[in-house]
Amino acid sequence: MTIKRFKENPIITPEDVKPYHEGFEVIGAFNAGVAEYNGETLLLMRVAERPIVDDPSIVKVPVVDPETREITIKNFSIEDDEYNFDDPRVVRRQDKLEGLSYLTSLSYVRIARSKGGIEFSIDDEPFLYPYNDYQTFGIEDPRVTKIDDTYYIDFTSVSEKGVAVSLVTTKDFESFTDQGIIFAPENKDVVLFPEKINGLYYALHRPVLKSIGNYDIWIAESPDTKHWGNHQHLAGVREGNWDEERIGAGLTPVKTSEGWVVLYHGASHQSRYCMGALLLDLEDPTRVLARSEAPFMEPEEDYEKNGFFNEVVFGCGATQKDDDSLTMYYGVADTSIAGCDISIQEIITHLKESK
Ligand code: MAN
Repeated sequence: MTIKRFKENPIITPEDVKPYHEGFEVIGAFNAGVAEYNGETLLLMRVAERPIVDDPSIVKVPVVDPETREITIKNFSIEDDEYNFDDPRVVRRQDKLEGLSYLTSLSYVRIARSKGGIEFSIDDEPFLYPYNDYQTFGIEDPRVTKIDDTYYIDFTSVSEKGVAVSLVTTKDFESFTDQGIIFAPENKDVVLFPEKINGLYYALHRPVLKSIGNYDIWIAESPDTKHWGNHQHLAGVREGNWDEERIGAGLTPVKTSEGWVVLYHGASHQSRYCMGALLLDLEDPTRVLARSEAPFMEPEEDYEKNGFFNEVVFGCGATQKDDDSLTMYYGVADTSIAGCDISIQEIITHLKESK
């Protein structure tokens, strides 16, 4: 299958984004939800900022007060045995049963806008900035689904209470209405289907299991997008395969005559993130008709292989020109945003060959 990566890639890098916080640096502009609005492509970027540090033996952790937007910085020494610093994204308690883990950066959502879909101008102000106590460690990985004339934006809200999934709605990308938490901790990678199916809304979600089970994709239904039930297991990780460690839905499902095409990310035990596809029944999306055997996209380019967290392609959204052409915007190496053109027909062929 041919993935036509933009020759301009990466199209947005941390250097393009002015820090919102004084004394901070932008270390990532990535994992963007995508919307088409008023003739423009909007990227709802996850922007990650961290306090500038000169001393490499110190890790600074930012925690925000959602009311005042004041940030408290906790300092950790990498010599401290109580904590583990192996994953650059988190400071983890060695004994997870006691005390807290933290994030090394604070993420929020900022909008980049473009007429042509390649050159973007970036808003100075955040669109979604932590606004309640479930978001004191940040807001991450938004996905946008347009249903009728409303845009539904879900994202992970991270705090000491856990990683939950929140929903807001907007019609103008200036203001939004908070719809609260739709999936309790720990959950991630929620995408809403773009229309009701047999009178109900559907969403894919990814519970993060701690005692028994794996990081698999589930499906749920709702009468109103706020209350979700009738949860069913949809697709699991596959030991020994590229998606053996964790999987999560990426883009809003694309309706085709063959079924719903869901592009998802999968990671190996080494945390190498690739993209694969699922084909779900049009009338009953709890039925999986086909699934990628091999990924249709892997980290290949330098900007996909090297960055803050290496070897990651992570799609959260796309624009669709016609029945066949999808322009996917995807996070690369937890650092920047890249774009590529994909043929939906080729994805379907790839899925059929996987059966
Ligand atoms: C993982 C990664 C991070 C993210 C945290 C919290 O460690 O996805 O990027 O900040 O989870 O969601």
